[in-house]
Amino acid sequence: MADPTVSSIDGKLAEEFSIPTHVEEVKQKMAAFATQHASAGRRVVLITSGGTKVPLESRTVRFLDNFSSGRRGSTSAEYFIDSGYAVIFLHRHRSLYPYTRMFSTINMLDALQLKGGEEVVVDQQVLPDIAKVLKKYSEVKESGLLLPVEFNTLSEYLHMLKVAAQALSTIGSKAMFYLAAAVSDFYIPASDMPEHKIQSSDGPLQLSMKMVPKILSPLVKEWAPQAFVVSFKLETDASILLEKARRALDTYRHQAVVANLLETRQTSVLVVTLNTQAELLLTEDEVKKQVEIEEKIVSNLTAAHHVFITQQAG
Ligand code: PAZ
Repeated sequence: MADPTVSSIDGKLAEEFSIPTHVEEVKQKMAAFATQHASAGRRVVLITSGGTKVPLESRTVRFLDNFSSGRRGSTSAEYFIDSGYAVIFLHRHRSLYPYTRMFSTINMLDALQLKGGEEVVVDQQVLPDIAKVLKKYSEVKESGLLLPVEFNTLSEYLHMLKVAAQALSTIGSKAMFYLAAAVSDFYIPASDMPEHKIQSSDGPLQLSMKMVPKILSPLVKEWAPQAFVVSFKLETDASILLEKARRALDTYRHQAVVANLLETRQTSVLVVTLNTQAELLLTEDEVKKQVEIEEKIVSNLTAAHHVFITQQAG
């Protein structure tokens, strides 16, 4: 019998969040990608990355955004590829992207020089590592190990995640979900949204927003029940972080929560499972050497995924 919570979330998704026109096409692409790589003996990870946008008007001028640069997701994608995974990178349009992320703070025109009036060369002082990164990027492109998929709004994110889960369900426990995107908890249903730009001449703005359906529930219970699922928890108050991570595991019964605080997220995280908790930290020396915490997170989770697959098979 269908779980009533799951059916109600499915109903809400269909009624209150507009379905992107290309969602079926993307689903086919993701399913083909997953099958191809799983048949070649690879594990496949779906990474979500970046923040969702929640429109306040149908013809959107204003929206609420969730904080996330996409650094966690894009950096992790590189380490997953290095660990032999094929990666579906479901990311917010224009957030950080694997490999190019390393040059995100550079103005492209500052990195180029004109020689003889026509020829363009790269300034090695501005982009010292460009050859190394370009080589790696080209190899990954050639190998077909990275499938990028974009979202902008909360609606796009929710529908894309749903079809991704359905597409990856065919490869069972070989699939991992690494849900690092920062997703809004609140939204305005299409039926309650003003069509036109909200006018400041109408006075102070009062917003009433609904709770976003908890998509982790159908993902774990119905869409991809055999997959290894990792959610992320971001807090600003250290005293509630662990408890919130434990509560999420208790509610959704998935495999792990990566818990982090806004200020220290690049040097410290907690990986929490039903029976364990591991603190992953960068030492001062590692920070100096530009070690990235994502290397440790990915190493921890790929090992746990390996154990999970073995247990499911046994
Ligand atoms: O994208 P970023 O590197 O700037 O930040 C990563 C993060 C803090 C968004 C991520 O680690 C995370 O915790 N995501 C879940 C956020 C949430 O609780 O909604």
